[in-house]
Amino acid sequence: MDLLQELVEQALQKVAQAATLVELEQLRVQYLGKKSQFSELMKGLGTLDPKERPQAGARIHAAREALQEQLNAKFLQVERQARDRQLAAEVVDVTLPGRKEPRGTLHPVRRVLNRIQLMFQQAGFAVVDGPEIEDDFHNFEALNIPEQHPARAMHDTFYFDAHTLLRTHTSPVQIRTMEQGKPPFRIICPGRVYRCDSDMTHSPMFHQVEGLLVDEGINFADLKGLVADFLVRYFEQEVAVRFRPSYFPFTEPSAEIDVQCVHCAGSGCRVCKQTGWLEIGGCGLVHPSVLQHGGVDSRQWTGLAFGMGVERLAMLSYGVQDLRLFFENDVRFLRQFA
Ligand code: 2U9
Repeated sequence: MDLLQELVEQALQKVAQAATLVELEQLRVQYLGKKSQFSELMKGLGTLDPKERPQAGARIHAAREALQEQLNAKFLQVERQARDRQLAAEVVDVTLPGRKEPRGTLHPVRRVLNRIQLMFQQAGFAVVDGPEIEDDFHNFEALNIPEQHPARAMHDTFYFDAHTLLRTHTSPVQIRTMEQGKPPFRIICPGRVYRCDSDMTHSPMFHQVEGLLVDEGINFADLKGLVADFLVRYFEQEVAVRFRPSYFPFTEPSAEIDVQCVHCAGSGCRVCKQTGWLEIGGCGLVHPSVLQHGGVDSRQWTGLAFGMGVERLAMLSYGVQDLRLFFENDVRFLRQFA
């Protein structure tokens, strides 16, 4: 029992001095483990007088319990101290500014497209799209451009085979819309088109917005009003608009649309090549045979149509002089439209 007393005092002192979890674990193994002196003492009980055994056993047990309790308490204390030290070392200054997430911007062509779409939607037009891979009928035949028509050569078409091609304009979407529905129609068709052509002002892929309005009694005055109103709103200026007689196979009569140069207000500059006017697109009254190809009775219905190049409008809006910049995806260029 003297040995027990000594053992407990020694153990408690070492526990009190221990400063780390590792040391505490070593002490637990040393004093309370299977091969510890406590275990030896327990084994020694068998050699005692049976009368003394219960009391001795109880004392050893109580001593073990006391030591275990001290170890647990010290274990919690050391653990808490370690956590407090860690928290003190890891202070986070919540007032520091956060890291900024880099933010993308809309491509200038997309910005112009969105704006045009919104303007026409406000005027009651639906936005319709269709396939970029087209067939000969919807891209040419239905638009009054038969096999040997010279307009085919003008379109610089990319062909997959004799009947399948990349659409050269968005007009096939209007044909498909007429085929599938019933007049009246009031739609715009924005989208990518493809022509085998590339220089300062031409890209093999570019964007068009075409519009189609089919109703009873639609005439050229409706067309002029619609197009001129759109351009004044688009350029946010009271620009003059000019309709020059022209020819397209799918419209009759046809006209090219010019606006007074938004750069020099018509006095002549490099943007308008000293003419005072900018070419914006084309338009006309839908040719009766085009309506018929779309399944629309041209004796009852008449239509107006127009087409504009989106990159051309974007170049004028943002003062971009080379169309190819829109397709190079140089972030130094694109960032300017943030
Ligand atoms: C249908 C009937 C008629 C769409 C039209 C133009 C005139 C035109 C050009 C503008 C600049 C193409 O991108 S551009 O090079 N477009 O001049 N487009 S009339 O006429 C249609 C379309 C569909 C069923």
